Amino acid sequence: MKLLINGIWHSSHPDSAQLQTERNRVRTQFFRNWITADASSGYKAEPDRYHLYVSYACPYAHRAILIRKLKKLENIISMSVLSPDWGSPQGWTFASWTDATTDDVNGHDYLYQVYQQAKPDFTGKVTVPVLWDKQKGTIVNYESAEILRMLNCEFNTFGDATIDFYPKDLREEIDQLNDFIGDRISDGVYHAGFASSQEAYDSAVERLFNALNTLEQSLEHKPYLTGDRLTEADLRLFTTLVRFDAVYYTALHCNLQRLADYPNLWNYTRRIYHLPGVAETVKFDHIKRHYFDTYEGIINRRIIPKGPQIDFEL
Ligand SMILES: N[C@@H](CCC(=O)N[C@@H](CS)C(=O)NCC(=O)O)C(=O)O
Repeated sequence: MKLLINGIWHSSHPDSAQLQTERNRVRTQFFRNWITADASSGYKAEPDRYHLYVSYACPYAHRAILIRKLKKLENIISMSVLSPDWGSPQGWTFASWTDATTDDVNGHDYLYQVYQQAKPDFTGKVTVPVLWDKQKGTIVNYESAEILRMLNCEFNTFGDATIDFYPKDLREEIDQLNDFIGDRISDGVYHAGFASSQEAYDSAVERLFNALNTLEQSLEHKPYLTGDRLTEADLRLFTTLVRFDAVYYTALHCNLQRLADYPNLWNYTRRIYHLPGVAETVKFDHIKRHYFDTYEGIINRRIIPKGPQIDFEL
């Protein structure tokens, strides 16, 4: 496992129950701040103050890229893009690649150095996305769900206030959908792909495709998950579905069916893809490079995939 332990970078460290407990403790205690429009949190929503570190490969970082685009915050919140190669000993790296950038804010070569700068004794994985505060010189937050919510709700003075992806009357439904999508689908593809035993893989795949079947049915008579309006839940689902056939079906062995075999989910994903601005946030060269090239040793190649379902008798 690649991670920082007490601020020291490790390129290959075994996991342990103790380390996991410590990572979970840190995860709830640090870098979970909120930017607010009224400055009550100490992090005021304002232009030119915040910066995103992202990868076009990652579905979680994609949530941040997408909301920045759809809320028209590109001139308000700056962004650095890491190379899709995560396989080097240093993990996420700033390196030459189409549409990747350097770290113009802090001048680092690796993302772990951004974490070290924010908290010199940090323990945990070094993940994207990261929301950085240029004024305080620290990480505000590194949970994509919270970044998505903040950028939707707190920057209306500067971005497009006419669209709201978390409207009051739909919040309960959106929260329920987010829980379902996060656990069963967004994380579900990784549970299948990174399973260390055949049994774990088999049950993860079954759970994932059961969830996809549920959503396929629910989209039978409506364009978006809650009805006519595009919400946060759709954005979260989209960033996983758009990667499905390109990498999850193949590289992560989620191959019972392609997304293209689900009429409703396929149309739904294409519908969102063709909304203004969305296609520009999807970079298949980054996505493929990341999933096929960098998970050596993490994906168990001895696991036998469930699919594809082919019937030669037909
Ligand atoms: N909970 C985080 C998860 C982000 C995450 O897992 N990002 C992956 C890329 S898809 C990552 O950076 N992984 C690095 C690692 O596991 O060391 C979020 O939703 O923001």
